[in-house]
Amino acid sequence: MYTQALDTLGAEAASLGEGALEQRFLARVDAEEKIEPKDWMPARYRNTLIRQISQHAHSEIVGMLPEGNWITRAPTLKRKAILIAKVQDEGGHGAYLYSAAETLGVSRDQLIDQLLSGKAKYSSIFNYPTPTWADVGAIGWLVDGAAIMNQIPLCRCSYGPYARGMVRVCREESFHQRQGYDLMLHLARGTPEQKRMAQEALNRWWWPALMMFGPSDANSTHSGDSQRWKIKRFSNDELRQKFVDFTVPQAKFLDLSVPDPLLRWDEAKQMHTFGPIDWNEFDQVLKGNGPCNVERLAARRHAHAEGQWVRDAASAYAEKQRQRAITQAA
Ligand code: BYC
Repeated sequence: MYTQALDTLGAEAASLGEGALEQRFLARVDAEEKIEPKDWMPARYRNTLIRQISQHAHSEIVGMLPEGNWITRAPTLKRKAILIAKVQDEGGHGAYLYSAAETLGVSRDQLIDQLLSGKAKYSSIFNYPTPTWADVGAIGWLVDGAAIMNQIPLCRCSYGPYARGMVRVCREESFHQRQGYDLMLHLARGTPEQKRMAQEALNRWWWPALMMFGPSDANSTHSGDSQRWKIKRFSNDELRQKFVDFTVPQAKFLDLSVPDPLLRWDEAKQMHTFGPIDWNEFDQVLKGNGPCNVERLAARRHAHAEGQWVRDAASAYAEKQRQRAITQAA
């Protein structure tokens, strides 16, 4: 747990009513001031942040699994080293995000229990399989590409610890996206078989990547409050559109086809229009019925159980140090 500042009002805050405190909070948000852990904040703002930051943390941790599947089978030493570094980075992102959530008064154990009991959500995208090596490239290019599009604005989020965590995460995600695109480029310029693998991976990941941005604006329950509080700077549909406009030219450069027969460039609007997203598939994945939901949670539960001895050893060591300090002070 850490904090960067104390509420600027100090003891005076106690004398203000809820209404006045909320007005002052909104004025600070409007003035682009960062809200820090010890500042007064409305309960709904706190709960929204705990929900989003913890879902984000879980996504990073569960997100290690689809690519981790290929570490032992990466085709060259260089690719293996890159993949290990990337998957390790995702674990680090999860750790920063759990720390940011803890500054809001929730414990990491509570959050991990919510994930392992199946109560907490994590990004839909990580419930899809990685049957070929090209899926590793498609994840870096598309999934990390979508994550950057979503997370760059989060660097300006009104909550200080989340915003600061995102700055480092985005730097690392940008390397992740580049390595994925580089891998796709090698496959797309390789043998016909390699090019076919790249195309099939694009076919598998394109629509799930678009779903990462969340439901359409009309069905987004939290966007109104989150945009008012400057947690989210853009709506789900705005970010999805930016991602399509950014990524379609990259697919062209790879000489791969985006699997959407309705995709076209709208000259008047200066943007792409694209076909309908299968929201039924999205809902099913969120309900736990995606291709890999059961497998992903089972893997996390297994890893947690296997790590019990490490947590026990760390606690025993901390207790030993505490006792030693007491004895020395006596
Ligand atoms: N998947 O009102 P809405 C990575 C839920 S990992 C599952 O629009 P909000 C990486 C939503 O939670 C990066 N659930 O919500 C790691 C809400 O449910 P609840 C992951 C989704 O929060 C390893 C309900 O639908 N990025 O980069 O305003 C390897 C209504 O939605 C999804 C983040 O976590 C979804 N896709 O907006 C490689 C970014 N979408 O809570 C890469 C941080 C929506 O009411 N999060 N839901 O039960 C956000 O920016 C926002 O939370 C979202 C959703 C844009 C995702």
